[in-house]
Amino acid sequence: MPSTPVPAAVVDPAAATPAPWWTRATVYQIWPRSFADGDGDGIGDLAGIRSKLGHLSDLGVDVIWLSPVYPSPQVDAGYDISDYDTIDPLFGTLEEFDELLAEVHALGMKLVMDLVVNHTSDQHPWFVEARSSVDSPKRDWYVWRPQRPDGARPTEWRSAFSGPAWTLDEATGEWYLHMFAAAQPDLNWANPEVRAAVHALMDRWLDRGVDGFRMDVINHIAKSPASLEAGAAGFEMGAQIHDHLQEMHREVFAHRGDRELLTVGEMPGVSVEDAVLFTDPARRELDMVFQFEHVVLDNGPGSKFDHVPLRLTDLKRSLGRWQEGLAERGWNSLYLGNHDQPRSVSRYGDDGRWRYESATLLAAVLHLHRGTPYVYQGDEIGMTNARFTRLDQYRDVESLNRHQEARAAGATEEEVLETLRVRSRDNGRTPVQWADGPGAGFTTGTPWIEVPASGAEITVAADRASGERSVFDFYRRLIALRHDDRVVQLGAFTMLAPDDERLYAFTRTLGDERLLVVANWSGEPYELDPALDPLLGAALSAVPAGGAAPELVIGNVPGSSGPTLSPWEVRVLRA
Ligand code: TEU
Repeated sequence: MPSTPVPAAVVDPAAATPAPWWTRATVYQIWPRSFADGDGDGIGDLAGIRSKLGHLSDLGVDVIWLSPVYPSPQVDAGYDISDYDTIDPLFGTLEEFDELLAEVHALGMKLVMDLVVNHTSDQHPWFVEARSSVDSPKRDWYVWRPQRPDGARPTEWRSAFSGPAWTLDEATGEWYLHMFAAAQPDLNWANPEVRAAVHALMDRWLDRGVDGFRMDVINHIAKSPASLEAGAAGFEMGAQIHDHLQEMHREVFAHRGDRELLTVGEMPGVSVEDAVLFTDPARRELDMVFQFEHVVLDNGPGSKFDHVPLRLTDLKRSLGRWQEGLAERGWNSLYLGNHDQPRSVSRYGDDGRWRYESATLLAAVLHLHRGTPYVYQGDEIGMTNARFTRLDQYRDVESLNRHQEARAAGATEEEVLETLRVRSRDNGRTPVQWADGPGAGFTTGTPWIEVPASGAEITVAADRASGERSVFDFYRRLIALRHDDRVVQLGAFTMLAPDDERLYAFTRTLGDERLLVVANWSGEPYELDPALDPLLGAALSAVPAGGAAPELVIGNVPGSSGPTLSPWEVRVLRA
């Protein structure tokens, strides 16, 4: 949590108050089912993670965000929790967790837990108790609405996983709310007992030594009572969200000011204006949020499955607005991939001929924005989408529900499979490809989800042996750069050439130091205009005016320096 405010980007470095530690940090996300399997059952686990910590410390990341490892029926791959206080035997034991945490700390890294408290599993004892009777003392811990005479649902809200967001509990004759699967009932945050129970469980994990939380769909916890009562068509965030987060800060974090903790709230649909409020250190809510604007630009009108091509100018406009909006107050988190998104190199880059170039270009562009970058497992070696061609290869509840719904609505099998191929969350959920071989070095058993064909060539072993063309090495250098470089950490961001459909270019400025990033977001050569920026002009002229030529900080095409960027080339210059 911030004990010191984030200085405005324009502040002279010499005069600035020390910025929070996470301005220098990079976070790595482990999605445990598919990271590494230690016991050969085909599912990743804590033993597997412990065996691969060297990989993460070589990469140089500062924080590990661990997706849920709590007991869970695994309807939504662990985002349906039935016990907040221990580890699912699928992944290991609490003792192993303590050992993992100690090892992570010994390597100088932090470990952040996933906190999924918008909803629980329907198998959580709280819900089992709540649904037992309308008079249950826990009834009000969840969101119930009575049957109406016309039999209609309480609101028209839709579940994120297809179908209505309400399920009728036959036994008690009332509807319960679930923004996600029916097996994920939403907690009622208006009830102070619920809030106290969540604070208490957070306390127990912090006492154990974890370094903070990534908070799942945390902007969903406060449902607008007005829109609930009015039976509104769309879900609306309730105004109490800020009260809830401030209360959480007071109860859980305020007295731990001596520790360097991290809080990041996942917030689908959050606006820049709200994000400023959520992350303004003075308001004591969260350190940063995951916003969704840039990952829904290629959604069609209906849902993410009606995808449309992404225009680079839209992406720049969106990310640029977030840079601007959080320049003076608040802080950005930076991500392209996670366990809910397709692989970034397949979605934004070229995962065929230009895989190395586009994977490294995406990394440089993302990591050199102002904010805290997040690396999703496998992205550091440029892993690609799964390219599944049959329904039985998919595992994700969202994909399976989508298939059922779309087929029922008349879509052909081929049409549905095509949309899943592009947008299924399983694209990012296949095993990390450590080495060539049947289980891709991920497992000695049968993996719970297929290793894609790319497992034969795109591996950690192959990538790390590929010298100048190692994606891992490029990420390692970017992460190290952020550790040491105040311009990368805090420099003001300026987008250049916003209307160009192929060039992603920006500067970062702190005092009289400047970085320039020029990235050719296309498979054709790109002619740079020296007038784009004085730094570029100086770099491209034979005799730079007024002193030393700009330095190439990092680039993905060795020896390149002229006015032509090759396909997917990125260059980072410093003056
Ligand atoms: O995701 C929240 C969310 O709104 C989306 O990312 C969603 O899962 C998906 O993109 C719909 O298309 C969080 C978790 O990250 C996700 O894995 C969980 O399934 C979800 O919450 C419920 O806990």
